[in-house]
Amino acid sequence: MPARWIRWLARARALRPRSAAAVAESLQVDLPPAAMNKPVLAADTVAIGLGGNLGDARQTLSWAVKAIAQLPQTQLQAVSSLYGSKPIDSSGPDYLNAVALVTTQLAPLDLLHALQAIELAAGRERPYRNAPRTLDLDIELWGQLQSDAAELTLPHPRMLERAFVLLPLAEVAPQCVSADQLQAVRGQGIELSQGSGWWL
Ligand code: A4P
Ligand code: MG
Repeated sequence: MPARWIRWLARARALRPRSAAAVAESLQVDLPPAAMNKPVLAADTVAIGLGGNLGDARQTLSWAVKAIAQLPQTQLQAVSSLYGSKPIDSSGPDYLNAVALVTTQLAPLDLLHALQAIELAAGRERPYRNAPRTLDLDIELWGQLQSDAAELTLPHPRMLERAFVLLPLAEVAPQCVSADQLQAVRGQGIELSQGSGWWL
């Protein structure tokens, strides 16, 4: 193999992202336990935020959970409690919010488009940004994926600002939400509306 190929291969290997554990092993250092057990979602696991404040929102969200559970190559893993929340950067009646955790073999844009079809079937209209809505389905987290694409930004760019995302997310994926993050959204008007099983 030509020397420049060998140099290129060595450089590519050095640049390859490695886990904290692999880096620690190669450097022969101990990492603090928190760095070794970085709180993450598995690569095929997706947290979906559900919200709505028009019509019978509880019934719509319950229908939406069942529709998500029936998506191809997708398995419903957990559903949080249902929360009532004051509109944030929005208007109209109080919202109902929840988070569902699924595993899926769908590609990210395929799941996004499937969720948008469910929103549409629930009568979602988009007269303007943050308008009151019958149903909003946002992808909050997808494993450890990060994306700056306008069509699908991951993690959801506003999730950390919102108690109506963080509280239900902490129920179904507690490793993804820190006490500091919960503390930062304390005081937003949110209350438990119904416990687990509300959607059945
Ligand atoms: N998009 C980009 N990234 C994502 C993602 N991770 N998940 C794109 C879903 N969609 C994503 O979304 C606008 C565009 O964002 C889409 O074309 C999609 O490709 P949209 O659902 O049409 O519009 P939206 O809902 O007005 O925007 P968005 O970004 O979902 O709004 P937010 O920031 O989520 O705010 N207050 C309470 N109490 N409860 C709520 O549920 N929701 C909002 C919506 C505001 N205030 C609220 C609540
Ligand atoms: Mg949305």
